[in-house]
Order: sequence, then structure tokens, then C-alpha cells
Amino acid sequence: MKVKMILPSLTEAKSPFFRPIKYSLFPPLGLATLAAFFDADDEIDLQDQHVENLNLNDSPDLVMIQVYITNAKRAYSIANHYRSKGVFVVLGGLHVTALPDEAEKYADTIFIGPAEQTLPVFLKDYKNKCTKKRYVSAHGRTIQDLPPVRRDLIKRNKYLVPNSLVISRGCPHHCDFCYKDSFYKNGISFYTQRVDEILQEISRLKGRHLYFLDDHLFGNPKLARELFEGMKGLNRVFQGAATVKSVLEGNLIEKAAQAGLRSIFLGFETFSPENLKQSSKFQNLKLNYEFAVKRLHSLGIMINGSFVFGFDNDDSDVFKRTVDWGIENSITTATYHILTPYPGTSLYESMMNAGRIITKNWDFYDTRHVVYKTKGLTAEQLEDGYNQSYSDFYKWNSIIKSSFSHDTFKHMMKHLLYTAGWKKFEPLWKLIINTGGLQKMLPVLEMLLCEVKHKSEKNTAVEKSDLLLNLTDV
Ligand code: B12
Repeated sequence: MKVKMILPSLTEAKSPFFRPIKYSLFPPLGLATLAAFFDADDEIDLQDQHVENLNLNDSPDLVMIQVYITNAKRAYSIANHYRSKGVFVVLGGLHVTALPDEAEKYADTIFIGPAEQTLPVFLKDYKNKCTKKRYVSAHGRTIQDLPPVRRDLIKRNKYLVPNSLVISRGCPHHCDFCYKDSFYKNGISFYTQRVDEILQEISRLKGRHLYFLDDHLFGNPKLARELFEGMKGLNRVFQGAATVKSVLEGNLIEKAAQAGLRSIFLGFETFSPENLKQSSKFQNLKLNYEFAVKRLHSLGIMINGSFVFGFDNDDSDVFKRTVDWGIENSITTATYHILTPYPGTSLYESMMNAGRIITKNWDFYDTRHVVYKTKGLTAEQLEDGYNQSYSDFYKWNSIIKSSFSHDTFKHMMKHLLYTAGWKKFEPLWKLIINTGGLQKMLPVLEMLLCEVKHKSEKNTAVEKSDLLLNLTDV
């Protein structure tokens, strides 16, 4: 059987928001994971519109398309195209799960939730010509004992970070703006692989660098500890995401650093306890954010801080306060978002009930636009403040100021090159990508992620009681 798997682009290539480097970071891991369930003699063509022009002139037997909210329009039009040729089209992913009634109009079959357990059932039904309209993931979810991800289908040279992996699904927390509770409803919403499987997967990945795309890499501390123990001495460098709390608690972060963690994505989101409570992000309450930052810097771990604007308690000062804090605390990169109520989340439901959703044009649900009636700030203030925050944080002045407050020259240079490299050389990245040289940049990234210890490391013996301070003390 001929199978075509497609990840339509999240942002159109001609949009001013399309940053070639951002969209050439990671391969389509979800689809490569699902490809593993096909027979060895099935012919699979995996295409990613972020990095290649889609070939739509073929006639496969089966088309599988991954639908996110901002690629939904493109996904549906590709689906229509193939269905008009009589090809069987399957849609799945986050947006299909959030809005199955919408997606169903464009597909022969849709998948709701993760597909590791439902795809094999569908494939059997497909062979027996008795497919159902919907396959819903419910009980028995696991990612243990699965066939290995079909990395052979990934065009490695088109990505800066081809070695992305996920060792868990979901997260132990329940933030009201997150996709997680709606995607994993009707069953377990946080589960992991076994350590032996993860280490085997790592051994299959060429080069030194790894990027864990898990929502919360330390979500299961026992597993994380065993994994980091197992990774010691493998000479890997890696990046991943975790909560601020998990950085402050115990010594897992030291174990991670010893195993090769060099940069971490942290969801600070907001400094306001009211906002945290309102969005059920209770795990961030009463934490000393600055302490988390210091601890990471002392271990030579760079920080990508995530911040959300537009919570009901935000005022017009929130942008400056947030940007200044990031610069003063030498956050390496900052990702700002405008609060976005994704369909399926409890935030969306409460905004709908309050009559606050102002558009259902999903293209605007990209965390760069205001899609709801704001409180405290006007929509214009919010969008302007968001844009201003990016330009202020990534000004040369700010980059130099935040780099220079590190206490070793090596760390200063690392910070400077990493931050500037991410935001200041867009035309150069474009050139590198267009000339097929992206993979040659991997050693540069690895060099930036090499081990650097701060002088202040000796002073980081931290009393646990110091860690949980009221946010207002920060
Ligand atoms: C990698 C990634 C990206 C890449 C996307 C490209 C890529 N190659 O995937 C990049 C960096 C470009 C990106 C950008 C953004 N992202 Co992003 N990203 C991720 C991340 C970290 C990993 C995705 C992944 O590989 N998951 C692992 C695989 C195994 O899971 P999966 O892809 O979901 O696939 C499974 C199922 O969905 C299903 N499935 C998927 N497709 C299909 C298709 C079929 C036919 C079937 C049957 C089943 C099926 O089966 C798979 C196996 O179970 C997720 C977080 C996460 N943990 O998922 C966020 C995530 C998807 N991103 C998110 C966001 C918000 C964004 C941004 C808007 C953020 C921003 N402001 O920068 C931008 C998008 C900008 C835009 N215009 O839309 C949110 C989405 C929230 C939502 N409700 O939609 C997530 C969930 C992060 C989060 N926790 O909030 N992102």
C-alpha cells in the first residue's frame, strides 16, 4: 500500500510570521511515530510543508494529515484535494481532537486523541474494508513496547534539530489554557516510556545533541532520575522543558546537568499569583523564580523562559516588568505569548460561556493575536505590548546587558551567541537553509551547548526551605 503522511505548515511561508529557522527546527515526530505501525512493505512518503514544497500530484492509497489549529485550513484543503481524487483521507492531531465535528467534514476517518493504540485497529479495519468514521483513544494508553519511530523517513538534513524525541505523553498538571486535558480526556493523561527503551532510542540517534519535546521532562521524577543516571557518560548534550518547581525541588536538576542538560524551557508564564490561580497553574505559586534562574545558571544551564500576556489581572506595566525581569536575570531567550484559549480547553469553555470569544478564525489562534474580549488591557494594548516585548528583549542593548551579567567570560559569550543567533541573523539562517547547509550548523549548536560552570557554583548549597518563597517576595 502507498501511504502519504503530511504535516501542513503551521504558518504560511509567505506570511511575515514565517521564520525559516523556527520552522526548520524539528521533524514531524508524531507522524514518524505512527509510520512505525505500517507493514515493512508499505511505501510511506512523509512530507513536511515547513521544509519542502508538497507534491500533491501523486495518488497514494491512503493520506494521513496532522492537524494543528493554525494549519487546519491548509490541512482541510489538502484533504479535499486528495478526496476529490478518490484517495482515502485520515485526519488526526490536536485540532481534530478539540473539534472533531469540524474536522470530520474533511475526512473519511478521524482520530481523536493519541493514536498509538487506535491506529493498529484502523489498519486492520482498512484491510478488511470496514473502517469507522472515528477512532477514539480511551483505555489502555501506553507508549511502552512500541515499534521504534521511523526515523529513516525523516529528511535529517532539512532540520537543525533532527534528534528530537518524546519519552512521555501529557503532563501531571492541569493548567486551564493547556491542550493536555482535552487531548487526553477519557483516560490516563500522563504516561511514559521505560528507561531501557529511552536509552535504546538515544543510542539510535546519531551525533551528540538531543532535544526532548516532552511537556514536562521531570514530570515523573523517578523515571527522570534513572534516565539521567543512565545517560551519564554517554557524552550527550540535551535540551528539554520542565516546571520551575521541579528545578527548585531536590537535586534532579543537578542530575540532569551531569547527564548533559544545557538548556531548559521553563513556563514562568506570569508573576501574578491571581493569574496563576485563575489559570490553575498552582505549581508555580509561592515559588522564587529568581532562585530557579540562579540555580540553573550555577549549573551552566541556559533558560528559554515562557511568558504569557493577557491574563485578566495584567495591566499596562506587565510588558515592561516582564521584559526587564528577563534581562536583569539573564534569561537566554524569551518566548512571549498572548493568552490563547484553544478550543477544547477549560479556558475556552469559560470564555465562551462568558461571551468573550471574538473570532473563530483559527489562523489567529497562534499566540500572536488577541482572540477574546480582554479585561484590564485593550486588545490593541495587548498586541502592541506583546510586539514591543519581543523587540525590547531582543535589542542588541538588552542582549549585551543580559549576557554580560554572567560571571564567566565563556558563559557571557555563550549567552550572547545563542541569543543573537536565535533572533538576529534571520537572513543568514534563510541563506543557510536555502543552500542546504543547516546540518553543518549542528556542531555550532553543540559547541554553544558545551559544558560551562559558573564561578558561583561553589555557593549554591541551597536550603530547601529557601526555595519555596512567596512570589511577592521575588
Ligand atoms: C515540535 C513542536 C512545535 C514545532 C512544530 C513543527 C513540528 N515539527 O512538529 C514548532 C517549533 C514549529 C512549533 C511551533 C508552535 N507551537 Co508547538 N509544539 C511542538 C511540541 C513541543 C512537540 C510536538 C510533537 O512532536 N509531539 C510529539 C508527538 C508524538 O505527538 P503529536 O505530534 O501530537 O502526535 C500524536 C497525536 O497528536 C496523533 N496524531 C498527530 N497527527 C496525526 C495525524 C493522524 C492522521 C493521526 C491518525 C494521528 C495523529 O498521534 C501522534 C501519536 O500519538 C508540542 C508539545 C507536545 N508535547 O506535543 C508543542 C505544541 C504542539 N505547540 C504549541 C504551540 C502553542 C505552538 C506555537 C503556537 C507557539 C508559539 N507561539 O511559538 C507555535 C506555532 C505557531 C503557529 N503559527 O501556529 C502547543 C499547541 C497548543 C494547542 N492547543 O494547539 C503545544 C501542544 C505545546 C503546549 N504544551 O502548549 N511547535
